[in-house]
Amino acid sequence: MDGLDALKGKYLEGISGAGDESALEEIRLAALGKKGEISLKMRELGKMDPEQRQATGQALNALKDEIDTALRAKKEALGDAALDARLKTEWLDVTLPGRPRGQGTIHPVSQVTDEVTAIFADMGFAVAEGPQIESDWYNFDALNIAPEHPARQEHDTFFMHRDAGDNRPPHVLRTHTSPVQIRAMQDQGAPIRVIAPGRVYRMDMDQTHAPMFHQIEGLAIDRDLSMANLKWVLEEFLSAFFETRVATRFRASHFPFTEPSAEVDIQCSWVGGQLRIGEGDGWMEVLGSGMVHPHVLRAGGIDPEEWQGFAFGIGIDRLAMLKYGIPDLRAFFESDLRWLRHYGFASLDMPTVHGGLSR
Ligand code: 2U9
Repeated sequence: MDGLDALKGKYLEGISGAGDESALEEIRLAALGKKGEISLKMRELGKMDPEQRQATGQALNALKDEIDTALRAKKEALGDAALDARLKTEWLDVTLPGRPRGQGTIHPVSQVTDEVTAIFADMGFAVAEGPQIESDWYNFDALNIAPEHPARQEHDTFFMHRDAGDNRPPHVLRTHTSPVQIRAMQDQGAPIRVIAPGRVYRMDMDQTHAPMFHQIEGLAIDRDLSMANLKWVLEEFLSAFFETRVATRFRASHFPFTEPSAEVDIQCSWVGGQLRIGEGDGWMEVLGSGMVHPHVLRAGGIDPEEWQGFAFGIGIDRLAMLKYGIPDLRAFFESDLRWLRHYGFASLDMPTVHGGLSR
């Protein structure tokens, strides 16, 4: 029995001093494993007389339970300490602000296209689209542009050259979005109200011209439309777009696809080198317009004896420069990130006539 007290002292001391779980396991094996010290003592019970066996057996079982309990308690304490140590190093400040994520902006051309589209949609105009590579017929003939017209010349138009020996007229990069409206007339007939926004191409390059730029053209055809309707629509549009009442001046002009034709100026002033739209006694040209030429109506499959209408064309890039004070057209297409961040618009601010066009 004295031997058991010594064993007990040895193992309980070992358990309390164990530094980790593997040290504990070693102690468990040494005491309670198959060949452990206490297990061996259990085996010796068989050789004892009954009285001694009972007393020693009880003492051994009590010792075994005591060591087992101490092992479990120490194992739990070691686990708690390990968790505490982990919690001290692995922590997370959930109150930190999120990391900023790079966000794109809406290009001024897209912004202005959306603004103009919203205004005309409000007046009942649908958006029409068409190909950027057009046949000679859709880009020129259908628009009453004669074969000898200067716009057709090599130096204004990008031609898609054909194979040697193919003598059909070459396709062109559309020089205006007007072919879209010819197609819309052919597809939908009259009455019709559409706008055609999109890219157009002309061989031109300086501070106010790029070889690719953007237009919005509009077309309205009905039985009794006149220049009066055209003037109202354009003044409503310009006032909504510039977010102030804008007076217009119509100057007689000439386009092959409209008769009569007018260039449209808006009222403006220059104060201290700054342009102010809708005030003062100056005028600035912003768009072209007129009543659709009978030849053009016929090309679209519409009878000019029964129907008439007006059309207009506006440069989107120019509108963006005027409204948002952007000085150089060439920067529009250079994809300079600093320029895009400076002049770009927030992607979730969709322009609407009732909710506001721009912020
Ligand atoms: C059809 C019939 C007529 C569209 C028109 C203009 C006048 C015009 C310029 C404005 C600035 C082009 O971007 S710009 O350089 N446009 O002056 N455009 S009338 O007339 C049409 C269009 C389609 C079927």
